[in-house]
Amino acid sequence: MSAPHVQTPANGTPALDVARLREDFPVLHQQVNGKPLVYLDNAATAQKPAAVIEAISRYYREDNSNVHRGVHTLSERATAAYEGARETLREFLNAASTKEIIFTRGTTEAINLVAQAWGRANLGPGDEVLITHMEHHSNIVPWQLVCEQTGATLRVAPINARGEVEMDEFERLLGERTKLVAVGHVSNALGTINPVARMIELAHAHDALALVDGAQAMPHMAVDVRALGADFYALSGHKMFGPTGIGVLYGCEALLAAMPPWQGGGDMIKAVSFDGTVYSDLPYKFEAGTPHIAGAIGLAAAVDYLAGVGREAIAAYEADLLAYTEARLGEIEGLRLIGTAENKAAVASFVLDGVHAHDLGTIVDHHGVAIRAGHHCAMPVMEFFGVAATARASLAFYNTREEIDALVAALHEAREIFG
Ligand code: C6P
Repeated sequence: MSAPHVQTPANGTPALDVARLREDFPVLHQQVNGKPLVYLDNAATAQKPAAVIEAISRYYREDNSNVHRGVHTLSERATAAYEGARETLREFLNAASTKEIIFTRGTTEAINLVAQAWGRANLGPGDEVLITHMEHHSNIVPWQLVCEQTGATLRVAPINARGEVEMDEFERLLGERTKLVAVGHVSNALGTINPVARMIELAHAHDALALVDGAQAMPHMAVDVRALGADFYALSGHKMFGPTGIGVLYGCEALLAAMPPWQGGGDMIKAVSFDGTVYSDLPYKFEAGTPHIAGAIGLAAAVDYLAGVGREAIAAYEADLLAYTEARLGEIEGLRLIGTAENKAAVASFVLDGVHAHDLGTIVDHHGVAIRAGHHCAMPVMEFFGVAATARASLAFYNTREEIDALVAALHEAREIFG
């Protein structure tokens, strides 16, 4: 049986019923500056379907309570929903056990957890952590911090003019000193899809661990952490149509079990005395304090929603929409795409001769079009391409060709104003 939003035409390729899908997203149906909202800032945060909003609202209206603590009915219901969400995430990522699913505030916290809990215990002078030149600051700064703290060295694999990792150089930088490779699955500033399976394989061939920053991959593609062979995989709920303030660190059970806790507090202990503390088992050892219960429930609702839409159908639709977007942007004189990798997700970053990216953002907003302008928390990428900032249209499956046409019309106006 096909999912309700997917139409399967005679040629067998599933196509999305986008008009119907858009009905699931209340926020999309409004005017901004007198024009229909065109939301093209999905890489910053994606919009939420009613199913997610309702799951959160239902939890607060009917079940709100703390988890793992009370013996009363509401607490049992909240605990069941929270742990049910963990199982939903386990299945979604194809992790082996719910012990491997740690709820965090998002990708940033997940990476910091690994840098501090694993890094402080396992890195020392002479050891190396390898990242790439296209990483988000969240996958740079935590490693800089732990390298400062432990005396380890941070190495950076270069990228080429299309915004792809130079794989020969990546391989050359791997050696016996490399203890961990940390790479983005999809670049938020360029859209590049990195060959993470190959990178993980190379890391393992050198006895290094591999962490993947999956923040920008999750909304666009299916991810199977076991097929990838990732030791750690980090994601943010809000970029995959779930709530803000919730994310996941997937970690291989044996590694997590051997790591010391990161934060101390309630729920991460079995027994505390002034002589010493016995920590909880996984995954609770890494979840100190009251968690974002409603967030986890909302994220599970987002996962169910995505599964219902169909990951394959989303990928096919977005590939077509990205091709259309890049072709239409290519018609604009003086526009340069930043990030032209062969393998790209639905992100179009660009600069326009004579118009600052921030001015572009403001002008298109007058037309109801939301894009992001800036360095996208990837300043080394901007430096590499010799620009201070880019304008970025980042797409989701609910975007349409008509919306891209609205963006292009607004950009033409920007050219006229500044040209
Ligand atoms: N990128 C963007 O507009 P958090 O903030 O923890 O949910 O995600 C951080 C993060 C980590 N890695 C990548 C590749 C990301 O794109 C982001 C967030 C947003 O591109 C905000 S800067």
